[in-house]
Amino acid sequence: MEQQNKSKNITWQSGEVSRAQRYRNMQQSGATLWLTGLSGAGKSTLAFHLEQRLLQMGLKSYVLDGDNIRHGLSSNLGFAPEDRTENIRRVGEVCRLMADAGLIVLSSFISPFREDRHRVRAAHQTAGLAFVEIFVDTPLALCEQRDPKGLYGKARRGEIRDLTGIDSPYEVPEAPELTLTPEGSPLDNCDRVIGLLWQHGIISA
Ligand code: ADX
Repeated sequence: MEQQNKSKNITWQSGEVSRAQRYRNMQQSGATLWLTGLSGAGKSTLAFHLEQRLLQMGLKSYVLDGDNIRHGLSSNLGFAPEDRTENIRRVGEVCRLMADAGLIVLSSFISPFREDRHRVRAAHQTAGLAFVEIFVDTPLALCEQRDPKGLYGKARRGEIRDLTGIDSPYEVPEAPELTLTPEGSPLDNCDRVIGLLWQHGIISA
């Protein structure tokens, strides 16, 4: 889907409240934590664990989850490459808005294409917003063994097409801020992400 800006004669309207004021009011800084990896890698589980952990720490966060977003915002999109690109564009924009509002956004999408992920990162950087990419690096064989939604089985039987890792590509991140492997327990992985947030100054004492 070609990205053309169809809106014309539009002018950016600046509000009266600065980001710094919003963040002070929220008593935290906004940021986007971008989880990427295959279906069944454990992204959603990790995102929901993290949301719980951050809540316990008195921080405000929100999970944007691939399956859930496809029930609404992206319900008109499928899994062809151009639809995934548009999905990630939309989600990236939502992340940017939520981070600007002062939330710690936990974004959980396969996001298989490097260029799409890069575009979201660049948009955050341009806007001066914190962005960290976390590669949930679970091998395809393990995802397929878990097959929590039965999708790999369906793809192997030829009942569905364009499943990432089977007949649709996944481009491994080149320089994620953190890579998590299945050797780490969910608790360990949660701790490592929280450590990363401290390290990047996204959370502080
Ligand atoms: S993305 O590629 O556009 O980032 P997204 O994370 O939104 O994908 O959605 C992935 C979820 O949709 C998977 O976790 C899976 O449950 C479901 N799904 C259904 N069909 C497919 C498919 N062909 N490829 C990948 N995921 C699929």
